[in-house]
Amino acid sequence: MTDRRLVAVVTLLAAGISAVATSFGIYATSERFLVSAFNRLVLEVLPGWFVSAIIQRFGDLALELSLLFSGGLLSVIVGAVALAGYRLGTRAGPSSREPVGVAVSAVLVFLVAYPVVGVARAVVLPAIVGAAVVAGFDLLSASGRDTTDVSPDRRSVVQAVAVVAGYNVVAHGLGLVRREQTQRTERELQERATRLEAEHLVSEAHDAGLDADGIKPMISAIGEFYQVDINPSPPSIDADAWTLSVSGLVEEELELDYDDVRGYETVNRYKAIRCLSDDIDGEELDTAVWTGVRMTDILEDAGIEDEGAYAMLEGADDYFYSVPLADLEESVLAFGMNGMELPAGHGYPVRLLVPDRWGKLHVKWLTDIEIIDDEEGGYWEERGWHGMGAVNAVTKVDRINRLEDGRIQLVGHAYAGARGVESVEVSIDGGDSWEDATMSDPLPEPDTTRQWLYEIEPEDGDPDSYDVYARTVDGEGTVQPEERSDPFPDGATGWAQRTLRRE
Ligand SMILES: Nc1nc2c(c(=O)[nH]1)N[C@H]1C(S)=C(S)[C@@H](COP(=O)(O)O)O[C@H]1N2
Ligand SMILES: [Mo]
Repeated sequence: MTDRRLVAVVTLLAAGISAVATSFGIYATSERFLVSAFNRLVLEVLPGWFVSAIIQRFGDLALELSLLFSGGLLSVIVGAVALAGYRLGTRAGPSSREPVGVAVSAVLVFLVAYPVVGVARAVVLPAIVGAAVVAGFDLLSASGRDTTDVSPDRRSVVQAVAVVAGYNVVAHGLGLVRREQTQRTERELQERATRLEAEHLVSEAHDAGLDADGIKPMISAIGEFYQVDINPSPPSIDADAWTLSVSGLVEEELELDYDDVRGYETVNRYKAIRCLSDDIDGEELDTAVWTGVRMTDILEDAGIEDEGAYAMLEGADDYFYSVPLADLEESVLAFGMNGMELPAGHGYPVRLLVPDRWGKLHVKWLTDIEIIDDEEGGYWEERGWHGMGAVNAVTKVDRINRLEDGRIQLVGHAYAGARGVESVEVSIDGGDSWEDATMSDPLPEPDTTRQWLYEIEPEDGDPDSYDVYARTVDGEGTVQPEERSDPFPDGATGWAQRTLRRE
């Protein structure tokens, strides 16, 4: 290759790479970065089978490889266009031809790059830089040409290459900083939006509630939400040091830190939790708005080999439960509660939520998920408790209000797991006849409590006291069973019952 040809190739590459680097410096890896846009075109043009073969062969690396390939190809194209444009321009005018060359070069590069990105602003500077680099090399070579008359001055070319390389390093650095910044602000904005949505859901739930003295609120405030722990105080966990491991029968073991977990797409969910030891008139049932990520997103990344397997879930306090994977399909790993960071007592940094199941499966301070091929029980199973299936329906009486006009008002709340509460029926004659209570509006998610209110208007012929029962009808039309049983070992059953004096 003659020196002139070599200089032409160097010029072309320097111009193309500098133009692309300029684009990276301004737009980092956003859609307006020339290579991102060009890469999309390349992927469209390539046959589908080829693209999937590459992805299968190289996995996550495939995207980077294709960006590298597209970046290289684009640099050559842009460089060639810039050089051709410059030569075309300098050939045209008789005097001071360089400015014309730069102009024609920049315009040509613009015309080629514009359709790729579709945003004029995104190609102006890269086009100018590309043209300027060509002109710079030409001027240097020309100064050399004057003295030797044939070949360009090598030293000048080497100096120019050094300058261009320096420029590229700076542009690249800017792009990296830019990318870091946009990723951070995007994430912050997203987290703020999620928090606002959670707060909004809390207030919407309160709006759906009934207005009556002593009724349990639709959403329990954090200090009011019941708490059941095997230890007197929660483990204190530093989220920065915490990790969640996914191991066992998976294609790829995962070790996620707090940031990784929060990096998955977030969801807000209304959900009640009820402890298996909650008695009919107990207070271990509360609803909150939870913020977290879908368990399935994480399990998908690990790659489950056997859908019929179980997950062994362990907390930092050595509490554990094994559950069928099917139970985790709608499960959420929560790190937020009622729009706030998950409190220590409720599982900070991350706790599990399992739809339709007793509270004991909602492992707090979760640290390990191991996929195993058989059931291995859990903490309370080892202590004689059962109840791995759906929660029992329950109706609770929160308060009896004696109104000034003589009416007796009963208020309460009811829960029936994922089946949802259809209605609460009340009898004031010992179960002979039943009437529907007034209900709070249902929340958009069924696995939540619903408030109810019923008023007795005493009449002259009434007995001295009312034998009151209240029971839940779930979303499938099933009436809560009458038979009373203690919480141990399968969870309490039976209707709520009160005897009220007429006064
Ligand atoms: N790690 C761990 N998770 C746990 C427990 C526990 O003691 N340790 N208690 C379980 C029980 S029995 C219940 S009812 C729920 C209670 O959740 P809460 O305290 O947030 O209401 O958490 C469950 N998850
Ligand atoms: Mo529990």
